[in-house]
Order: sequence, then C-alpha cells, then structure tokens
Amino acid sequence: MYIENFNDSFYMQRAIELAKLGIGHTKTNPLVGCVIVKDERIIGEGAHLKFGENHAEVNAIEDAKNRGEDIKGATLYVNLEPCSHFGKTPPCAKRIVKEGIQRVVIGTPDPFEKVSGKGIKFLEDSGISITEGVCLEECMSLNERFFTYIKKKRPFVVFKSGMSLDGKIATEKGESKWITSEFSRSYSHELRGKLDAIMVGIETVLVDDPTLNVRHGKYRVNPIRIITDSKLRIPLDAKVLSSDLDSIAIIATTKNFNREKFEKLKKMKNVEVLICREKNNKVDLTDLMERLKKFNISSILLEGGRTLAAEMLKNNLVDKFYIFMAPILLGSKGIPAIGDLEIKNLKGAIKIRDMKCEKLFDDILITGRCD
Ligand code: AOF
Ligand code: ZN
Repeated sequence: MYIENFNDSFYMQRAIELAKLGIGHTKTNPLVGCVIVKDERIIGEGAHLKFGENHAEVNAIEDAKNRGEDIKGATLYVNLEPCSHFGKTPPCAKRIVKEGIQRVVIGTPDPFEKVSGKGIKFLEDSGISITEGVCLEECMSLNERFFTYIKKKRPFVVFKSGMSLDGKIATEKGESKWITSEFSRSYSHELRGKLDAIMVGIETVLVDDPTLNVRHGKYRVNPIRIITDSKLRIPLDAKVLSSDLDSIAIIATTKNFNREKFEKLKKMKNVEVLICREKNNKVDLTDLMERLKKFNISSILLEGGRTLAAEMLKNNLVDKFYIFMAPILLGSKGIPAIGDLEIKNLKGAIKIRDMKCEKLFDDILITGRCD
C-alpha cells in the first residue's frame, strides 16, 4: 500500500494543475499533466493540450531537453498511467524508458483497453520503479468524464438545474428569470466551457430560444449543441442554430420528422440532423448516445427541460448533477425541475451517492452522482 509522501503529492498536484490546461480541448482524451524532477528540482513540465497532439510525458521530456537538462535518473510524475500503444502518437512508456528515467509516479491507472495496466507492466519490466495511487481521489475526479466515457462507452452526462428550495424551476406561468443568483448562474455557465456538448429538449428551445454558447468564465470553447426534437419543430431562426458559433448544432430526431424542415436544416451551415430510433414517440436516448460517438463527444451538460431530464434519468443516462438551489419557495403550482420518473414506491427511487453541498452566497450548490 502507498503511504502518502509529501514530495510525491506536491509534484503530483503540479501535474494536475498542468493537466487542466487541456480543459475544453482534449475531446475524448483524458486530461494529463506531467512533471519531471531531478535532485528535488523540476526540470521539465508538460500537458496533453489538444486531442491528437503530443501526450503530456512527451511534452515534459521535450521541455526538459529545451532547458538543456539531463533527464537520466530523473523521476517522472503523471496523473494517468503512461500509454503503451501506438495511437495518434507513439507510446509514452517506451519513450520514458529510452530517456533513462528511473522512477515513475502515477495517479490513476488508464482504463482504456489498449493501455489498461500494460503501460505500468512495460515500465516495470524495463526496471523502472513505480509508485501508484498518489493523490488518487483528485486524479480520479480530474478525469471522471474520461473514465465514464471509457467504461460505459457513452458520454459522461451532467444534469444541471437552478431551482427553488422546493425543487421548482419556474412559476405556474413559466416565469423563471431569475431564480438563482447571478453568481450561481455564472458558476453554472462555466460548466458549459468544460464539457464537450450541451443538450436540451425542443420545448426549451421553443420557450426560451437559448443560444447555448459560452459567455462567461475562463473556458471559452463553445460546446456542441444537441437538441432532441422528434418531429423537427425547431424554428429555422432559433438562436441555437446560429452559424457564427465555432461549434456545430446536432438535432436528434426520429423518422416522424417534418420532411420539408429536414431538407432546409440539411442545407444550413454547422447543423447536423441525426435520425434516431424512436421510443414512445420520442427520440430513443440510448440510441442517440450511440450515434454521438462519431462526433467525439465524451461529455454532455444536460440543461433542460424537465421531460428530457426525466427521460435521461429513467434510461440511466445521467452520471452527475449540479443543483443550484435558491432561498425561495414556489409551492405546488410551480414547475418541477424533473418530470415524471414513474416511481411507484420508495424502493424505486433513484439513489444519489457522494452528495456534496457548498454555499454560494445566498444559494447552495448540491452535487452528487447517480451512476
Ligand atoms: C498518456 N499521456 O498525455 C494521454 C494519454 O490517440 P492517442 O494517441 O492520443 O491516444 C489516446 C489514448 O491515450 C487515450 O484514450 C488514453 O488512454 C491515453 N492518453 N496517455 O500516456 C497522455 N493523453
Ligand atoms: Zn502516451
């Protein structure tokens, strides 16, 4: 068992910081940072900055070389097991051995089947000393998106909602601006820039006409917009179809679509229409998740509305939630955040684990997992 060592944790924390430089750019790849240390001095740093480009270890090795440092005998810190396969880039484990690195400190194993334990075995077989599990919890949480994507073979789905203390997102007449505070809204907005895609149901588009772009926060990559719309009711001038955003809009529909609208949408720039299987007159969401694979989407922010949220939950397609709760009550006529889950008894309730609570000025943020 690994006993936490202060120096190891310190350098791993730095690797985690570097890994975050890739947020919004690594698509289906993990966030990975790497630090090379010799004689208690950092001699090289790197991160996996963009999908398809160098892995973190290679960037750190190159950095050390550019600084004129001698890597032989150094220790390498990386939050994810070094890869052992030829993918878009050559195997990092091989490069580590070639450079004469003596010790490798790893946060988490890589569940990707082409790597999964083989990177560590290759290093060990080459005589490199390995320490695993350093800052394990933080390294797991850094790549929760990647781990879910690999293990479940579908995107990591985060449900986000701002509601009153009694779970309502609007008054009876649909007035919803604003329930939560400005601070909560900009905090939740930041999530958009961190995830690959943002998903809403057609009702939300018809009622709110949202743009679904990133306007605040430090991550400024616009997510792919996904709209479930079984009959193609979407207006052609909906803001969500705006072509001046640098990402595409995907409309998930069924064979019951409006043919004329389909032809028009097909001609629009940055718009893709996916014809999915149908389930109870709606888009079969499990099928949609499957079809999204070709767009390299590893994470989705589910923003509304209540029917789509309920369908996603019923199909076990939600992994994590962020609930922003405001100190107001709207009563039983208010519109609930989540639609009918068809739960008949308590035993059938959806169970939440790892629930955490944080105060955001007057509001509270509750996070949890339902996988
Ligand atoms: C590492 N270091 O920085 C990253 C790793 O298609 P490729 O070649 O980019 O390989 C992608 C896979 O490599 C990805 O699924 C994950 O298993 C691993 N990512 N490994 O040693 C890195 N980004
Ligand atoms: Zn690699």
